[in-house]
Amino acid sequence: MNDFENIADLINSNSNFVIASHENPDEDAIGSTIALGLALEQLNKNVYLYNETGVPAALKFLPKSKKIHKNIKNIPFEPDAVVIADCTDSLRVGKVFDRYLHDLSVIKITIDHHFTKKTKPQYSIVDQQAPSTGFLIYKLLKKLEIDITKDIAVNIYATIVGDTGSFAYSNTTSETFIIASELLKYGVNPYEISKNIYENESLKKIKLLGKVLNTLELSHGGRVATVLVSREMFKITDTTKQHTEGLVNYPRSIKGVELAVLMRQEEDELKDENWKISLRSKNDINVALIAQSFGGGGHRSAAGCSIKGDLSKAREKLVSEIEKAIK
Ligand SMILES: [Mn+2]
Repeated sequence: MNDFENIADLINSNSNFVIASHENPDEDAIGSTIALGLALEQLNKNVYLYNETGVPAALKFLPKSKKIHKNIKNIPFEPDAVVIADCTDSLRVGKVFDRYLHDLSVIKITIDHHFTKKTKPQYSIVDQQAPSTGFLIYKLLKKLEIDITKDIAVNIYATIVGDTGSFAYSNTTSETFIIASELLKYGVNPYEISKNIYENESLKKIKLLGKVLNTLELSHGGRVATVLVSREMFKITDTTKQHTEGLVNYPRSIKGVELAVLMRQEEDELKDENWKISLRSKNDINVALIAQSFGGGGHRSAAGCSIKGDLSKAREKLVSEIEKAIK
């Protein structure tokens, strides 16, 4: 039995499901959660969709996004199984969820496409080559013979657009286009979705972008580009960490840059100094390995982690790992 058949069997033979994805969610996290949730409802399952951050304002256009709860208490049933989508580690879902899962004896299903050195969980569909987790979920829904409604199709399509940078990144394959084309037949309007994802920025995010670009520094002979986001910038522009989504792509877009870094100062002033690091690469640099050396993770060309310490210490630690990676 392959992984898809195995997970389809588990779904068919159980009734009550919690579906969750990582905190600070992107299109793939939210779209995957909703698409799988709608499919399981079609099979008359009880589902509870969860995201610890909730649905960011920019993703509220996704059909049925209101079905996602931010609260893990008061689930109206005892779950038989928990599905974690677009990450493998329950701690990536969030601290509250991790604690919740700790005391629970349920089947744990993982559907993911991130790079990991850990062994594959027992009940899982994990494919690093997949363009998005939603793409894997679409194949699972086909196996389950789900009627692909327009709402399901839009959510799946958004996962692919988001994670392939509009069919541009190296994870875009011939099968990506085949499935995208199928999704269009179920009623997806590509421009509607692109408009919602790419042409719907708030003015304050663009003002934040201006401040962030002012911090741009090139190093390592122009191969590494770094930008900073400080708490002060959030204050001045009335923005939050959600508004930093995608900003790291600007330094990556510079000619000759192979590794782009965004360092974000944690918002909470009571905490010790802590930097959230986003890494993006071109060519063959595996940034997931850099992130993993600080306890983070991600994909070969897009990853993230946290580093404690003041800016100069955090930078020093990061640069030493970057130097190993870009050799
Ligand atoms: Mn993803």
